[in-house]
Formats: sequence, C-alpha cells, structure tokens
Amino acid sequence: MNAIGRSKHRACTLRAVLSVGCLAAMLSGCAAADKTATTQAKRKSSGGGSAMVSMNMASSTTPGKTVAPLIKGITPVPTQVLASTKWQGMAISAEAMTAVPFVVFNGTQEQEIKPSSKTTFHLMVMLSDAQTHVPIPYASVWATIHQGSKLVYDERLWPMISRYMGPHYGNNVSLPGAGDYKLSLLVSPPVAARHVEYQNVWLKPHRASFAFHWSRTS
Ligand SMILES: [Cu+2]
Repeated sequence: MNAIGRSKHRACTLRAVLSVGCLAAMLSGCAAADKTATTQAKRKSSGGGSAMVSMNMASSTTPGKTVAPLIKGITPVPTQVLASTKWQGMAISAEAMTAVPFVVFNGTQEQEIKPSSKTTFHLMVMLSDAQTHVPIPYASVWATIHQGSKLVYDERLWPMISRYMGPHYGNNVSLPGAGDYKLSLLVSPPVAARHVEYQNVWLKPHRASFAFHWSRTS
C-alpha cells in the first residue's frame, strides 16, 4: 500500500468510530459487540484506496509510490475495515486487504508464505492507542471466523511489521465465498515492560466479536 493510500485509509479508520465496549472480557461471544460491528457498507467511505497493496519491500521503490507485485490468481481487495472496537483505551481494528506473500523470520531463517488463488484476503488486526494512534506491539491475537455455525478459520495471527502500518497482527485468510460471517478476536495482553500510563490496563485476555459481510467484488 502506498503512503497516501494508507494515510487516507487511516483517516477513514479513525472516522469509523464504531466503538463497542466489550467489558465482559472473557465471555465468549460477547453478544453486545455482535450487534454493532461494521459492515462493508460502512467502510465504503474508505475512499476505495489502493486496490493493489504490498508488504513486499522489494517492490517498494519510493515511499508514497509503491508498486505492488501482480500475483497470478490473486484477487485485488481494496483495504477495508471489517470491524473495530475499543478496549480500555486500546483501539482494535480488523482490516482486510489483498492477499500478500510475507516472510516469517524465526531468528535464524526467513520462511516465505505465499497466498494461493484460494486466499481471500490478508487479515490485519491493528492494535493502537485510541488517543495517540501509536501501534501497540507485544500482544497476541487469535482470530476465528464462523459462517453460521461452521468454523471456517481458526488461527493465531502473526505478529507482523510493515513499512506503512508498523506493528500489527496478520495472516492470509481463505473464506468459502461471499456471505455473512462472524469474526471473533481474542486479544491477549501485551507482554512487555510498560511506561506507567499503561499500568493497570490490558491485563487479561479480551474477546471481541463482530459480524461482517464479505463479497468478492467489494
Ligand atoms: Cu500484515
């Protein structure tokens, strides 16, 4: 994604104030949050920003002018907010963008993970300070997606870095097709030393659930 696209998108994300307090952190499902999730209709305001996006450094030349690699069989997905909520001053935003190849570095080696033609989108969960918008790393996020009662995705998201988004949590996701889905995020506390402004917050895992609609053409 280019810098302009991202900043446009950011601005929209910030406007999409759909805060869903989910105080009953450990209650699975969190019915209150279910009913107030964003849908694609909501995020159409995100300006239809960059349709092709990239987390591939090799393809980035000048900041603000990123050329995304064309990957055979991969459908471009405009970056869009699927859902967002807040938790004790932390903004939690689930976003979808074009499926991308990425590398996982384990301290010794890099392993490339490539999307296939079945990959629907790259799911990114952004955790950030709701006031300063500074990303919050060192947490962990597990995502599950249901279509009706059927579990269609159940994985831990990778802690991930990228030039324009900074620390986030992401993975490529394959959905069976267009339709209505329920996304549930289990956000575990950032395990890190904290400056005192972050004392006494985010000490227990927090679950937030959202409904979202997915269609290929969006
Ligand atoms: Cu990512």
